[in-house]
Amino acid sequence: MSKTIIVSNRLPISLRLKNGHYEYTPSAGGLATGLGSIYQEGENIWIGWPGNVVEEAEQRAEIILDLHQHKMVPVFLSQKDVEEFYEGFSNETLWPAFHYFTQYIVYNPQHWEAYHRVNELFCEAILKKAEPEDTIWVHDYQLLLLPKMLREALPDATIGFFQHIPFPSYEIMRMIPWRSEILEGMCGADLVGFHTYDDMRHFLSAVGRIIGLSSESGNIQAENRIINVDSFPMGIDYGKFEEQAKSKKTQSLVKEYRKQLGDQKLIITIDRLDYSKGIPQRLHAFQDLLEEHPELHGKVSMIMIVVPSRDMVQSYKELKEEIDLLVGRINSSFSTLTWVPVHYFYRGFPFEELSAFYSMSDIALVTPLRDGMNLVCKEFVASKLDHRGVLILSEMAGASKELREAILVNPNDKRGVVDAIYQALTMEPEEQKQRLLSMQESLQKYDVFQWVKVFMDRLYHVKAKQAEFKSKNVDQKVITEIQTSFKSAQNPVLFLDYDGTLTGFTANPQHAIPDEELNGIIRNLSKAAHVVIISGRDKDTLGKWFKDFSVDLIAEHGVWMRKKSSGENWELYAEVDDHWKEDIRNIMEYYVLRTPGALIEEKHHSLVWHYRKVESGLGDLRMRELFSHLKYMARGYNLQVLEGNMVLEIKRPDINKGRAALNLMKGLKHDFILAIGDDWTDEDTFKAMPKGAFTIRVGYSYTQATYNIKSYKQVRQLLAKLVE
Ligand code: GDG
Repeated sequence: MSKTIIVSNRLPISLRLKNGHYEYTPSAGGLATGLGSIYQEGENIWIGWPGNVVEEAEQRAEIILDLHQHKMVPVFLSQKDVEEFYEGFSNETLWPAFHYFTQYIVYNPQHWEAYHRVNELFCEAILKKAEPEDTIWVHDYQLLLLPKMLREALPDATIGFFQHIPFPSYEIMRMIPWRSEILEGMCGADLVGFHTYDDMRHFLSAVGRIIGLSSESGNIQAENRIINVDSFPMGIDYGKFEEQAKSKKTQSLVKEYRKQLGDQKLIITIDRLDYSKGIPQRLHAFQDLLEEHPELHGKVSMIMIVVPSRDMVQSYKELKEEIDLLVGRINSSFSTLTWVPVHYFYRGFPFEELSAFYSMSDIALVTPLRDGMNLVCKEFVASKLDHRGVLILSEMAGASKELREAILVNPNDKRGVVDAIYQALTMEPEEQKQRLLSMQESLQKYDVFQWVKVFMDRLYHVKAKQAEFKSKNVDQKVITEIQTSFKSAQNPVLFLDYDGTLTGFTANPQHAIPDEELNGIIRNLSKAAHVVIISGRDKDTLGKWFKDFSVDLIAEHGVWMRKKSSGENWELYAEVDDHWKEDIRNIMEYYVLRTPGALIEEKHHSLVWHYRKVESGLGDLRMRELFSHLKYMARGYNLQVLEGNMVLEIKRPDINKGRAALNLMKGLKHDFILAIGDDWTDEDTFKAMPKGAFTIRVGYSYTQATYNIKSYKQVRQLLAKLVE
């Protein structure tokens, strides 16, 4: 039976050295609880770093044994690994880049090497435990190279990857010198998940533009499989926060704190010390509020919890000093003997106290400058049992995509944040209740357990889809079957598309001239079979390229046909009525003028707008615009607009490759048919083929064809084998 392995940089525990032995406490974090539903089952395990540098072999052995009982496997890191891989590349390169703090990015090749080395260390640890068919779920930005390393060692494993922090726009991604390796690393997974749609579209764009893998509807077309990319907004353990808020312990803490603080309004803010959290900006806004509204003095105060983190790093040290200074300035300016505006804590609190803070606060001010999701805002909402309280939430947090009933603010807009706090302080109880109820309903439904379930279901779904493609792949068995059938046939017929099928694509379509290898294959094939080149290309180009070959040619999707027996004479399918061309050409020209790199190709029966050379992204955008424009025009002229491989073509609907192929076959004896093509225009050919024909689509797209094949290179190999 296959098992599931969870992998993250940190194991869900903390280790403490006591009297020469390590003691550990399990983490109570939401992720640990959510994933607990997986790794605590059956043979499943969690692999990760225990969080301490342990050099002694004896101590390591003790930890391994201890953790084994709790279904965890440690990966030990040296002090150097921690400095260069964790503090270095993860936290000084990836973290600032992915949170849009480009000024803090450190470009250090030694850190990069360490990152690579530690990802390999993780890979080795996993390979010691994993079976070929296991499911492996890798978490977060410290392990971006791991999915590819695992894929190479375990090609059939089911690999999921989830990134907890934002994925930045292509503009940021391309700044990182090691961007290609990073993206390729992530593409080793079968499913790549992010919190939000924006993260996933940034990732897809970077993958397309940096490593050249195209995608459609969130599916990346990799060399030999489809990778699914999707958004999975992470939830919290809702029940736990609700229960804790109800508990006697929390209720009594609330009573006690309230007695000390009186009935003033409380604003809670909780963050790890980090520049992405916007803590100084928040303090500035609070200061402005107090300056503008003296009537609030003594009536409102802020409870600011900052959890210590990375404070040995210079930028964090400076941030800490800035916060200390600001809090000092506000308190020294406004405090009275009975009122302190900011209650500032630079430390963490036990869970029941945290719950009390959430429960008793009137407002949660969650204003990160950038945050993957942010769970604090969700925990605040879940703790509001009396439905009194207002959430002010930054638009830059992933959670803002879900919690639309919060007061949403731009954290850089100080005026907006001041107004939002004032709005929250004066909000009617009924409105508070309506907003909270609606958010609670969705948080309760999409909790962390649901998140885990949805991710895993999706992962297995992707795997099943891949298996479908795999079963259609032209493997050795299929090749032998085609070969045998071909050899025993008296009248074999081959329908071969040209671009993308017999040759690769070039920036300029006229440069895709058949090379020596292809010429040799076609020449040999045409001695043993009836070969038909069936293409959308114009007849002059095809006629020129295959002038001396004994093959039939179908050009422009079937407008023209040239039988090998008829020398250089082309037959026309139907009179071409091209009175529509001028109007359509004018429209296309307008889009050429606006789109550097685009060009128009004119064929007898159609006009084609090419955008292969256009800047990626812009080409798609213009194509879609032109598509809807042309679709509207097409109705009036009874034409059909079709999207191809980096082209948009407008033509008569009754002309297609399928009809042309059928027409040609009428007078032809055949006891073996092989049809190969790479795009939607070839689907008409596949559909028209009689039962028993072998039909193959190049690339792993959904198709009417019986089989898929990787690329034109494999097509050439297959064809060469037929006449070996
Ligand atoms: C990453 C992403 C994404 C905080 N102070 C105390 C305390 N906490 C707990 C909170 C909350 C957690 O820490 C912080 O969660 P965040 O979501 O804000 O941030 P990270 O976990 O650092 O970060 C983030 C997340 O992954 C999940 O995908 O949301 O965007 O950066 O659960 O309750 N807990 C206790 N005492 C404290 O003083 N007990």
